[in-house]
Amino acid sequence: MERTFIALKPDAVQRGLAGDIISRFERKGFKLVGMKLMQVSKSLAEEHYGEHKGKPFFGGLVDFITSAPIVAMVWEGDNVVTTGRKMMGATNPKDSEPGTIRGDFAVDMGRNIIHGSDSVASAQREIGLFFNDTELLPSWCRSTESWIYENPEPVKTACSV
Ligand code: D4T
Repeated sequence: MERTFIALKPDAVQRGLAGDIISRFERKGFKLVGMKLMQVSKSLAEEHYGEHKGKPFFGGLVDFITSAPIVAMVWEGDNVVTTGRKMMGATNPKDSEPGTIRGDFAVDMGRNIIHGSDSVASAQREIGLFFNDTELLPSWCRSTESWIYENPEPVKTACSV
């Protein structure tokens, strides 16, 4: 099943929005397979945002993401990378539609509260940067699986409790 890396940035944690945002992913039907509150180091921030190195906003972005704790998460589900990005809304909250996470909770590009992988390849890279294997669950049994998927994967419906 597809996985994506989602980070609630320091502004989301500071503003007490973590629960609301996590709840949106839960209510959608996606499955949480890893989560931790963490302080991002400068080297991890620079690696994560490596594609932006040299751009005018790079320094501010690294300072911001390392300024206070984030909530790092891995979510699993059918098409979760693309759907997760739609749920987040456009990068610049000025362009984010109401109803999206950024559209509802953010106003400024440099304080856009959430990060989500933009492709399956990026998700794999980012999950590897932020989590080690022992911090991620393989495929835990969720009793609601058949109420979310018409044809759930067999392993996930094999709940023995
Ligand atoms: P992230 O990576 O935070 O999920 O954002 P996006 O994937 O939606 O967008 P991005 O990589 O283009 O930008 C990363 C991060 O940098 C901030 N940013 C971006 C900024 O402060 N000024 C800018 O001009 C741009 C393009 C916002 C998100």
